[in-house]
Amino acid sequence: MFDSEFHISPEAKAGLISMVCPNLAEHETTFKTERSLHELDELLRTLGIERGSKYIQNRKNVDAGSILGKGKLEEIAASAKKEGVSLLVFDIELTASQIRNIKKITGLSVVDRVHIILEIFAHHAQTNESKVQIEIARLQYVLPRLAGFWTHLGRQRGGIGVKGGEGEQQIELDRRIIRSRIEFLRKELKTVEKSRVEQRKKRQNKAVTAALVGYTNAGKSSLMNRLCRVDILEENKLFATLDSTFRTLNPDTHPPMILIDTVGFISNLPSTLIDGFKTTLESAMEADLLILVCDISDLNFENHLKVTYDVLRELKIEEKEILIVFNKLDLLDDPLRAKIIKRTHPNSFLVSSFNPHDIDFLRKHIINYFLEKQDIYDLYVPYEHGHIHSSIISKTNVMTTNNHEAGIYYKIRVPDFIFSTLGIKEFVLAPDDPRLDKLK
Ligand SMILES: Nc1nc2c(ncn2[C@@H]2O[C@H](COP(=O)(O)OP(=O)(O)OP(=O)(O)O)[C@@H](O)[C@H]2O)c(=O)[nH]1
Ligand SMILES: [Mg+2]
Repeated sequence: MFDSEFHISPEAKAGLISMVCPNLAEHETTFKTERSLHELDELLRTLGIERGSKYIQNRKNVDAGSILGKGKLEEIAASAKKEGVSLLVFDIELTASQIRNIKKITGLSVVDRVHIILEIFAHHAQTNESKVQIEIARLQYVLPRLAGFWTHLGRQRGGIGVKGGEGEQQIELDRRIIRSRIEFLRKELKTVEKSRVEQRKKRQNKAVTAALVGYTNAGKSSLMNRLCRVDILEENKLFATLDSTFRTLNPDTHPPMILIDTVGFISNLPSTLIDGFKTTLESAMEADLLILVCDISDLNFENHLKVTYDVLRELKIEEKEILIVFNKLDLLDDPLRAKIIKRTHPNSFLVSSFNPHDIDFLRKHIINYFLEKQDIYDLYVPYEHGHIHSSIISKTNVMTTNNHEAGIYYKIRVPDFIFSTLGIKEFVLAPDDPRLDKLK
């Protein structure tokens, strides 16, 4: 119903609007405002939308009715129209009445940052699940803003003659339709979730997992591709990945080690989207290790780190073990910065996804991280127990073997949950067993 209203025409040329205002945390300084506006520009680039000028106003307070004052908006509209701008994109979340007022003052289409992010998500969704999640998020976004969208509808349909009461009725009707659509979609999502839970159960106790998390465009998919030697979409676009992808890091270890690629984060990620993507991020919530990827070449990398930690906190997973990987080292032209980062984050890795040595080193580190968590056992298994030998070889990580007259000595690594299923307890050598010499 709202598709034609909500979707932004790719032919639109956008003017970007923001403000510096001490009352808005994200816009309290020129630096913060410009940083965020630059990101909005990147979001629009991802959507393939042509950008016109950027307008920033310094204000002590936000105008409750129209964010910026009427005069300033008229001035912006006049200059925007001159350069062929048809869409004003605000880097500040707008309410229904603000959208309506600004549209009225400027005579241009008006959207905000959240709307743009939702639009990108809608474009990039591939699986049924993410499509449903995004539709829910979009409807939740639209619901309180119907009045803002409605003026647009009204105008398009020659709405100058539409009476106020008629408009209210239309909005109420739309509201009801949207609410029941959300309810329907939520039910649909539950069915998909069920199969996801079943899949997760199947994986449980059969694999160990590490999830790649971090700001959008940090290089998570690029790292995943190279660490697992596979091919996942990596693009210089924000939110290229929306669905979690699972890949085996190393098929030769037991249990298999799996990497999970996840949706990227961004400053001011709309809460409807965090909610919507909780199921997608659940795989990260249950991972044994988080690999936090951060683009070191981005001047705002510290803010990206902060946003990532904020989202992890929101997901209640900030307590998990975290390995920080600073990526895109090849783009860092200041070696001093690398040194400083290494000092401030001593246990982190500085890598370039494009450098095979870095990838090899990181891959070994992750594999060792998991192996070192496993318990070590020394065993002696007589030859007649053929199936035990094959279990040991196929389900544990054999570190040393020593063939003897009547059997084999093994030093193995295996996690608890697998050890208990193998029936090999009786073959474990006690710590004071003199035969341990055979494994030295
Ligand atoms: N120069 C350089 N570019 C990199 C490196 N790693 C990734 N990139 C590029 O950065 C862009 C984003 O990479 P992705 O792997 O798609 O990033 P992502 O973190 O998965 O992004 P989302 O899926 O949007 O969250 C792509 O154009 C990559 O080619 C690197 O180490 N060096
Ligand atoms: Mg990705």
